[in-house]
Amino acid sequence: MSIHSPAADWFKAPTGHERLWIGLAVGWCIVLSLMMPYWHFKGKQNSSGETYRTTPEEFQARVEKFSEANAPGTRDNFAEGLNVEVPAPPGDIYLIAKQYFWYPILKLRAGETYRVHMSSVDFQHGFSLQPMNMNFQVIPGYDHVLTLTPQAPGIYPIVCNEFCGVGHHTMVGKIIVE
Ligand SMILES: [Cu+2]
Repeated sequence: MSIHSPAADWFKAPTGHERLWIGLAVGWCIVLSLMMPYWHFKGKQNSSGETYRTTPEEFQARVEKFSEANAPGTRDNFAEGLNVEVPAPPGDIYLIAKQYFWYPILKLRAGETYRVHMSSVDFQHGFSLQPMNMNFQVIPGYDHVLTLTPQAPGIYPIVCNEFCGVGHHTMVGKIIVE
């Protein structure tokens, strides 16, 4: 049995409080939509959008070279699933995501400027730096460069905020700033 069609004059224009609340909701949607382009130009935590094509093999090789240059004897750590603290000089540094860890534990110095190259060797992961809540996608095949200058010493946890498998909730890393 089919549903009956509504009566031809079913629509009643909202009035009174209903009209007011719909107006407020639509107005707020417009404000939030305008905030997106506004923060893109005025925000201080935006990605520069600098991205290059890479492959998981090539990126892993660069990470291993970086790890070995700054923490000798750790070339094979990533492949073996072992993490390590790597004191990184200012300039190009690397962070790689894999089910279910972030490698390496970067040790940075406050006030220096770094170009953090991020990529994944398996699936899409989400780089979320706490507590400032900066969020970026980490996608295999892309080298996403974040330029950052840490301001204050501390230990900053990285969590994966893109569901990537059964161990997703254990995928945490950290950046140490001295
Ligand atoms: Cu994840």
